[in-house]
Formats: sequence, structure tokens, C-alpha cells
Amino acid sequence: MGERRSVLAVLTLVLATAVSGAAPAVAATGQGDTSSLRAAARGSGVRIGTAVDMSTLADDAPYRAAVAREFDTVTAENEMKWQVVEPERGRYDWAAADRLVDFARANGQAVRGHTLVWHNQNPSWLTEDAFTPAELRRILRDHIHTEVRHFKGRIWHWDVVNEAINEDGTLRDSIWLRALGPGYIADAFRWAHEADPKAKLYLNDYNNEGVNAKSDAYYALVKRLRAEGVPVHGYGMQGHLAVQYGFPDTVAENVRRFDVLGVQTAFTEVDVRMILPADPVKVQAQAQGFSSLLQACLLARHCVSYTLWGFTDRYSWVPGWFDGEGSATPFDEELRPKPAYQALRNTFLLGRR
Ligand code: 9MR
Repeated sequence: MGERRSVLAVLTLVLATAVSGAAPAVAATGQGDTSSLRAAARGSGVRIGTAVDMSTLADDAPYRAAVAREFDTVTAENEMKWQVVEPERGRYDWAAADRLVDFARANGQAVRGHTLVWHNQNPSWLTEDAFTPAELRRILRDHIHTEVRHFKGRIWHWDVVNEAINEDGTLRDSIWLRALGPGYIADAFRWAHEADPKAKLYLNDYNNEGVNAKSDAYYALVKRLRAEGVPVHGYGMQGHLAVQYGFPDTVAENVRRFDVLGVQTAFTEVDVRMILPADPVKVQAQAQGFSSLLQACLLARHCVSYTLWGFTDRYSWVPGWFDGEGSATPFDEELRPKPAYQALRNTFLLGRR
């Protein structure tokens, strides 16, 4: 682990060469296999992943080849969410999610399961029917048991509870909090653990990368849950950044305090968007944004995973959600790597242990 720290002095230099387009020093020395992110990440202790959209994976052969070549974990962008897997009460549809898990197995990839409890992308039968608290509790338990059991042994990490805390550190209003109270979080982790004792179970959120009111609340929550013996194993930081806002400068500090608490950490949905059109300064800033999160991960003992929320601008949720913004991933629409790709690859190469 000390080695991880010892290489960081040169990270900034390599990043500077990567974004300026000059040949990175590490590649010139011929150190290791640099042919893909996946190869570069080998030995770093951090797995590199991407979110995958299943219809895209089926229809686009170059995209499919890139997922297999560049990544060693995959996350279903939508296909494991409640709305998709249990569209009617008690009727489960695993087809798309199973295809992803099979693809991952065929390519030697681990799977991050996303997500079991969320306020979003729930089926209308769940949100529109007025269930009693006791019924809702049973529904949640059945859903978690059924989904986690279905994938038992095939999921590396589960994002058990997603986006449960507001920016000010209070618990987010949701059908779960209203009906079940704050205890729904501990229950969800216990139920997931019953169904697959080997899967690592995560809390996951956005704007929780640096030290702030939201991550402080997560820190307190994780500490309390662990003291109570609740099987919480990981803290996920989505990492949706934007060059126009700059990047949080306390990420390493934040990751480290969770490390000390004894839980794993992961960057789970990284992208770095910009106001279009792109220009060289934005592209350079973007590379720095991607690398800064990876550096924070490599600096921590238990940061085990870094996932892109889509790896190509050909398919990215960003333009559909942020008017006038885009170009948020390390590959352009033609699947050509950008400076962000080189920066990630070089940072990984330095982080090898
Ligand atoms: O990328 C996902 C997009 O296709 C969906 O329409 C959207 C619906 O809410 O969810 C997106 O993924 C989200 C993820 O599940 C949780 N964190 C935020 C992501 C981006 O909105």
C-alpha cells in the first residue's frame, strides 16, 4: 500500500503529459500492458468498470467489443432496477439483467448490481398503490430477497440503498422513509445479506465525493450501522462531475476516512460533463476530473472499484438530462479515446502495486 502512495508524486507530471498530448513517460519505459484500461488497471487493486445499456450491447458490435476489451466490471445502467425487474407485483423479468451477467461471465468480468432500494425508477404499482407500512415492508423484503437470491454468487457489489441522503445531510423523503422510518436502511442491508452473504453491500450516492454535509451524514450513518452489526460493506460515490463547476478538493480525505472506518469504497458512476461545444481547455479539465477521482481511489487502501457511467458519447445519459451539456465520457461518439482515456490509463499504470 505504501507503494500506492510512493507513486503519487509523479502522477501529476504524468497527467500533465497525458493531457498535453506528449508521450507519457510510463509508456515510453515499456512498463506493462497499456493496450486497454483493463490491462492498465491490472495489479492496481482497483477494478475499472462501465455502466452498460443492454439494447446497445446487443445491437452495436464495436461497442460490445470495447466493453469486453476495456473493462473488468460492468453495471446494468437500468436493467436491475425495480421498474424493470418487477414490473408487476410478484412477476419478475430477469431477461435483460441475465444477459448482462452472462456477458460478464463470458468476459471474465465482475458485476456491480444496481440498485435495490431507490426513490426513482420504481414501478407504478409500487408508488401508486397505498400500501400499509406493514405491507410495504413485506414488499421491500420480498423484492430484495428475490432479486439478490436470483443473482446469488454472481454479483460482486450490490448498491443496496441508492441516494438516501439530501445535500444538507437529512434523510431523503421517499415512500420508504415515510412508511418505514429510517430503519428501512438497516433492514434492506440485512435482507440483502441473508440472500447472498458473500456479496459486498454498498450505500451509493452523488455529491458525496468530497467532505461535505452529505458525506458527513454518510460517515455517521456507516459508523452507526456498523456499530449495530448491520452488514454494510461499502460506500459508493457516483462521481458525476462537471468541468464548469470544478472538482471537489477533499475527495482523498473523504475516501480515506471511510477507509479508516473499515468499509470498502468505490467510484460507481463517473462522468465529467461540459457545456458544449467542447474545446481543448474543457477537454484538458475533463481529463483532470477523471484522474483526480482515480488518484483518490488509488491513495486509499480499500478503494476497490472505479466505474464509468457509460464510456462513450455515442450513448450517454448526460445530453438528455442537462440541456446544452455533453461530451462527458472518455470515448467520443466514434469510440475514439480522448485525453481522459489516456489520463486514466496512465494513472492506473502508476498505481500498480
Ligand atoms: O443512466 C440512467 C438513465 O438511463 C435513466 O434514464 C435514469 C433514470 O433515473 O437513471 C440513470 O442512471 C442514474 C443511476 O441509476 C443513479 N445515479 C444517477 C444516474 C444518472 O441519472
